[in-house]
Amino acid sequence: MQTRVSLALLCPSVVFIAHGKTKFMTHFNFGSMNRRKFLGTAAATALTTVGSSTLISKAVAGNHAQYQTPNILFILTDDLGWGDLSIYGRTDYQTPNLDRLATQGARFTNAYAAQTVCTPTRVAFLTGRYPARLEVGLREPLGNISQVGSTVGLPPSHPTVASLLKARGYETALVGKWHLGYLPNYGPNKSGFDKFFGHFSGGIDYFSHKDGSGTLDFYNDEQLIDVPGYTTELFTDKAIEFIKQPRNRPFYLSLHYNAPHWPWEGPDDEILSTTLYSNGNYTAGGSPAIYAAMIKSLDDGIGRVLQALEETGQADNTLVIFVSDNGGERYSFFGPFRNRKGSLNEGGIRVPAIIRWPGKVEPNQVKEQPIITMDLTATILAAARVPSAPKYQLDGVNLLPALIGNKPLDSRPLFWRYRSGINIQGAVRLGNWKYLQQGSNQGLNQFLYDLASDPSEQNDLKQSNPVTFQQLQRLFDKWQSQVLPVAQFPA
Ligand SMILES: [Ca+2]
Repeated sequence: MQTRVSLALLCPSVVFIAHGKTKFMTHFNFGSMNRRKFLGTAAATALTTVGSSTLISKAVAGNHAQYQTPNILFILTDDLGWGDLSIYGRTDYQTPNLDRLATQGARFTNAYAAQTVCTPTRVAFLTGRYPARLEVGLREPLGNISQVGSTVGLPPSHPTVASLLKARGYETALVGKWHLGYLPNYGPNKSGFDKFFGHFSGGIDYFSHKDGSGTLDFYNDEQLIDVPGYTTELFTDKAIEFIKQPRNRPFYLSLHYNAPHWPWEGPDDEILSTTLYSNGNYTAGGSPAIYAAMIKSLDDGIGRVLQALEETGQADNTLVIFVSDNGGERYSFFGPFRNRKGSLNEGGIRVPAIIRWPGKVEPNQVKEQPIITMDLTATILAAARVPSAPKYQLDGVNLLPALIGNKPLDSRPLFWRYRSGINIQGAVRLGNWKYLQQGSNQGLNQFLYDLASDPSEQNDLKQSNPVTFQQLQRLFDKWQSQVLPVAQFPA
C-alpha cells in the first residue's frame, strides 16, 4: 500500500496512485477555493491502494478525518408519478425493491422536478442549474433528430456533474436516455461520460428501439447498434455490467431508464409494439395492467442493480439517488395532487425521491423539506468533495447536512417556467406557499395556494393574502429576469 497524499497537497495537479504507479493526472481550476477547502478536496482525491483491487481515498489534511470517496449511482425514471411507488401510496401493484431502498435511507415527500417535461429537467440535473439558463433548456421537450437535427443541445463546453467528477478521477457512464442533443455535435461522450449505452431522443419503442419518426435510436457510445431486447432489461443488464467491472477508482453511473414513458409496453408486449409504435400512434393504448408490468420490470431491474452493488462489496460505499424527471402521465397515481406532466400544478412536477448512503444517511427518514432536481447535483458533488465550476454557480443546495446532521435547509424559493405552444406557466414555491401563473397572449391567470392545507390547489388565496401574493409574484419576476426569456421558436 502506498500513499502519496503529500504530492497532491503540494502540487496544483492531483496525482492518482494506483497499484503503486501513477495512474493519471488531472488539473482543475482552483477558482475561489480557499486554502482549507483546497486541502480537503485535494486530499480527498488522493487515491491509495488497499488490497488488490479496491482503492479508497483518505482526507488527511486539516480537520478532515478519513474520508472514503463514494461511488455514485443516480437512477432517473421517465414520467414516473409522485405516487407510483407502493411506499408513496400506489396500491394496485407493489414496488418492493424501491420501497426497501426508501427505508434504507431518506424518502422525500416534497421533492420536485426542475421541469414538467424531460429535456429541461435533464439540463437541470447535469448542470446543477435552472434549465432556462441554457438554450437547450428551453426545448420543452427537444424534438427528435428529424425535427431538430443537431442544431441545439447541451454544449460540450458546459461543465456537467459527469465532467466534474470525471476530471477528479471518477469513471463515468450514462446508461439510458440522454435527450440533450444529437450527434455529431452533442452527446453523453462529449459531456463527461466515459461510456454511453442508450438513446438520444425523448422516446423510443421498448423493443425496436426506434424513435417517434421510425429511426433506430440505440447507441453504444457513438456507435449505432441494433440489438434485441426490452429496454428496461437492457439498461439493467448494462448497468450491472458496469458496476461489476474491476476498477481502481470510484465510479459515477447515471442510469436513466426510459420507463415508464410511453409507448405503453410491458416486457411481454413485443407483438403489440409492432403495431402500436410503427403507426405513429405511440401515445395511444396502454392500461393500468400494462403500466404495472412496466413498473414491475423497472423495480425488478433496480433490485438487480442494487444486488450487484451488494455482491461486489460496493453497497456501503455507494451513494444511491432515485428520482423521476417530471410528474406522471395518464396511468400514474398522483395522491392528492392536481394535473400531470405538462402542468406546473403539483401533479406535473412533484416526484418521488430517495437518497441512500449507508453509514451516512440514517435509514427510515421521511423528509418534508422541499427539494428540487439541482439539489441532487449539488449533493453528489458534495459527497464526492468535488467543487462546482467557478463560473457556473449551482442553483441547487447540498442536502447532506439535512440528511446527516438533520439540519433544516434554509428557506428559499424554488422556481419553474414552462411553455407549450402559446401557453406559458410560471410558479414559485416558498415555504408552504405556491404562486402559480397560467396564461398566453390571451391573458394571464394568477393564483396563490397554501399547499399545507390545500395540496390539491383548489383554493386561490391571493385576495385574502395580498402581501404574500405580491412577494412571490415579485420573486418570480426577478428570477425570470435572471434567466433566458421564453423562447420564440415553435414549441
Ligand atoms: Ca419525462
